[in-house]
Amino acid sequence: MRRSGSGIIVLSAGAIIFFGCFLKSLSGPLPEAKVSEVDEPAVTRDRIKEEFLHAWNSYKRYAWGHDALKPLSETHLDWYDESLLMTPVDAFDTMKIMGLEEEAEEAKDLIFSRLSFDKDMKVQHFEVSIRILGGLISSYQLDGDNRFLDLAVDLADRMLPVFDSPTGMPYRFVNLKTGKTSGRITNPAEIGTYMLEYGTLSKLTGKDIYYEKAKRATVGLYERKSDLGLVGSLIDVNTGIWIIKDSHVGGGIDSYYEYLLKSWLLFEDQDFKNMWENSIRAVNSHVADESTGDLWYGHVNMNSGRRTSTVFGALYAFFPGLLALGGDLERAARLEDSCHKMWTLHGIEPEIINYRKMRVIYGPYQLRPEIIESAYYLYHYTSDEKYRMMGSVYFNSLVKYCRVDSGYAALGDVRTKKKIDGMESYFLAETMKYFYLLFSPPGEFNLEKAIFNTEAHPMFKTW
Ligand code: DMJ
Repeated sequence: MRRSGSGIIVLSAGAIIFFGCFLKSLSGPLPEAKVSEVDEPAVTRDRIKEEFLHAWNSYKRYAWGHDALKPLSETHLDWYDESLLMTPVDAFDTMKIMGLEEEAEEAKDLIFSRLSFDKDMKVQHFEVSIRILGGLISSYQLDGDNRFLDLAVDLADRMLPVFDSPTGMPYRFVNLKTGKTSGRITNPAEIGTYMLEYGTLSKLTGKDIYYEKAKRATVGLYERKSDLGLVGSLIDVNTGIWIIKDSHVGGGIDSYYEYLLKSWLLFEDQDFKNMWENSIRAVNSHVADESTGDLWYGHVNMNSGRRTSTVFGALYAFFPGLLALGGDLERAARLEDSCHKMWTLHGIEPEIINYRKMRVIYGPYQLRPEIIESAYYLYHYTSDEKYRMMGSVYFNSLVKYCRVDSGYAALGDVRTKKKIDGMESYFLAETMKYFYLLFSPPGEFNLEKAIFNTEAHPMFKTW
C-alpha cells in the first residue's frame, strides 16, 4: 500500500481509496474490479472532459454533419436518408454543462445552418423524441436561443399525428413531411416516454395540445395494465390488445416507469403520482427477485405474476437511479450493488445476463449509460463515496476497453472485448454527462430544479 500526497491510499490491488471524508465508503461493499487508478474527483472530472473532447473531435473529423461516428472505419452513419444531426443535438447540453463554450458554439452553428425537419422521411417517433426533441428543448433552456425552441415546435408539430390512433397510444413511425403514420404494434416505452418533452413544450409555448396528447397516451397504456398492476412487452395501439405479456423493467418498458415518476416531479400532476405509486408497488411485489441474497428485477407474466425468466441487463441498470429518485434508497442501493456485480463479471457490462447463474446471455456493451446514471443518483442522495468509486471502475474500464484512436467503440462481446464500429449519440448525451456529474461538486448542478429526460437532457421547471 502506498500513500500519495493528496490524501489517497493506494491498495495493492491497484485501487485507490480516498481517506478522511471518504472513510464512509469503507462501510459499503468495495468495487471488486481492479482499477488502475482512482484520482481525486476534480482530476477524474477533467479526465472525463478530455475523453468527451476526444469523442467529439473524432465526430468532427470523420462524421461532421451526420448522425453518428463510426469510430473504427473513421466514417459516419445516418439513420435515415438524410441526417438529423443526432450527435450534435444530443451532445450540445453536455457541452454547456461541461463549460465547453467553443464546442457548443460550433455545434450550434451546425444545427442552425443545417437542421431542418421538412423531409419526406419516415422516422421512429420514440428515438427522435428522446434524442432530438428532448435535446432541442434542453438546449433552449440552457442556452436561451429561441431558434432551438422554434425547431422543437416544428418537430413536435410534424410528429403529433402519431397520437391519432383509436386508443390515443402512439404509432411507432411518422413521415416528417406527410404526417403518415405506421407501426401499430409497439411497446410501453414507445408509448409512455413523451410527457417530459411534449409536456415541457406545452409549458414553454402555452399550447396545451402537446401535454394532452402525451398524457392521453400514457393513461391509455396505464389503463390497460393487468389486475396485478403490470404492463406487458407488446401491445396493439389500434385495439389495445396485449400481444406479448412478458413484464420487466428492461428495454421496451423501462422509460414508461421512468416518465410516470418524473412527470409527477416535473409537472406536479397528481394523476402521474397515482400511476407511479401503483406501478412501483406492483413492480416491487411481482417483478423484484431475490437471488443468493441480492436484489434483481427479472421477468414475469403480467397476469399471473409467474416468473418467466431470471435475466437482467445493461438497460435495466437505470432502475436503481429511478428507485433513488422515488425515495426508495434501500432497494436502490441493493440493486446498484447487483448491477456492479454484473459489470465486474467480465470487467465491463454485458447487455443481458442470467442473474441466477451469473452468466452472460447476450454479450455486447453498447457504451450505455444506465449504471452510471444510477451511481450519480445514489451519490446525490447518499453522499456515499462508494458510488464515485464504482463510477471510477466504470470510467477506467470504458477507457481501457472502448477507447480507440478516433473516438469510442462499442464492444461486440464483453467476454472477448472485440470492438465494433459504432458510437451512439447517447454516449455524448448520457454516458459522458452522467460521469461528469457524478464527479462534480455536489450542488453545482441543481438536481432539484431539473428533471432529466431518458436521454439525459435536463428539463428545467421554469413555470
Ligand atoms: C438511450 O437512448 C435512452 O437512455 C433510452 O431510454 C434507452 N437506451 C439508450 C441508452 O442506453
